[in-house]
Amino acid sequence: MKSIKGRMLGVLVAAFLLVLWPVATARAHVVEPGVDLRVTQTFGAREVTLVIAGASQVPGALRVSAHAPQPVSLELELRSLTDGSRSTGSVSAGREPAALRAEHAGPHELRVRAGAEVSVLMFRVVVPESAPWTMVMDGAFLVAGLLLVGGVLARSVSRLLVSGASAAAGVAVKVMLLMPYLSPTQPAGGRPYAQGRFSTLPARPVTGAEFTLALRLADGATGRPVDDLAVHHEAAAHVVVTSEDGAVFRHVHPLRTAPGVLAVRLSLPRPGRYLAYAEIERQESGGQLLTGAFEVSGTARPDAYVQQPVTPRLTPAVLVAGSPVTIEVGAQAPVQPWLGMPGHLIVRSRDGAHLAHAHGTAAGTSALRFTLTLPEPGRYLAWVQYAAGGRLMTSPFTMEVDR
Ligand SMILES: [Cu+2]
Repeated sequence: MKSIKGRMLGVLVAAFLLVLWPVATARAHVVEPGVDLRVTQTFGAREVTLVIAGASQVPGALRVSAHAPQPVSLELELRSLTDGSRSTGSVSAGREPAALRAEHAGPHELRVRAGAEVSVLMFRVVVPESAPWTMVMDGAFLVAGLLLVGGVLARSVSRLLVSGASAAAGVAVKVMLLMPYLSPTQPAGGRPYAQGRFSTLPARPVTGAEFTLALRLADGATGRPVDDLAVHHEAAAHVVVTSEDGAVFRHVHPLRTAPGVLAVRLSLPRPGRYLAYAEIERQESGGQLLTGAFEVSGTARPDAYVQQPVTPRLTPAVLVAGSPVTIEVGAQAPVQPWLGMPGHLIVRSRDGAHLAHAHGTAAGTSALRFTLTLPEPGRYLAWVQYAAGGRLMTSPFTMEVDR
């Protein structure tokens, strides 16, 4: 009797662990009904935000729409990493969404092609009704109920039935209690820092010619490619590139071109040394800033990237290192959300050692307010970015911290 009970429990525990296995290995972003996944990427010089809306059932439609200031059309290919089933479609910015078909819940990749550039987004399709642990819970309650009813009807409540019913009820209760912790999005304690290495292709870019800026990410503990970036502020990585003197500024969102590899096409107008910064966040971990530098050769050309200088109102007017300053900037038109926020402020120390990224609040309809603390005396280069009239505005200014 004891060994039957033991075996039964063993089978139940094994079934429980098997069902949990895919959850334990979840590593992608999540697409579920009511929670759209918004991912901004830079294709060439175009910022494109993809919105992936979850399916309410599988098989079912996964709707993908694109938003961009300029016209852009994208070829899409959705692939299930469970069984390789595919669905293709295309979408243009501002048009009706592409209806791709998800055959299963679980991990998927979405290949996005714009001209010659391809990015691969990884995510997990979650359909609440089919969550495996819900089925385990329901199934276990059902087994418990049947065994108890069967035992009562037979008027011979054998020890086997009782132990079977209690084991099944035990599984059901455990799953029920653990359910809040079984979500693939649930934090489970940080991951090692990623080591990042910036490189360019060609190795020495020339002014006015497109080149690729790549960032390779390696796990600080294992050295393996880091392929578990969380989308934060609507992008997997935010990359800021500035010329050493601060005259040239780019804020772009690289494409995931291979596991652990992010890449973006850039064209820079002036020769000299450039500083690159990437803000990333590994899933279930905090954010981190990676830095690098590269050289551009050639002769100076006009910059196609438009900046509108601005004079902010600073409070207090005289800045003190280590004390907060409030920066208010007038906008040229009513401010629209961009990357999930009304406005972004990027601040770099003159030597490039310090880079800060602050988020603003709207002060009325056409002003933005930021508060941040500058660490040391010296000159700081700053750029405010916001969307207005369907365009992205970039407004540079400088700040002096006297003491
Ligand atoms: Cu960004």
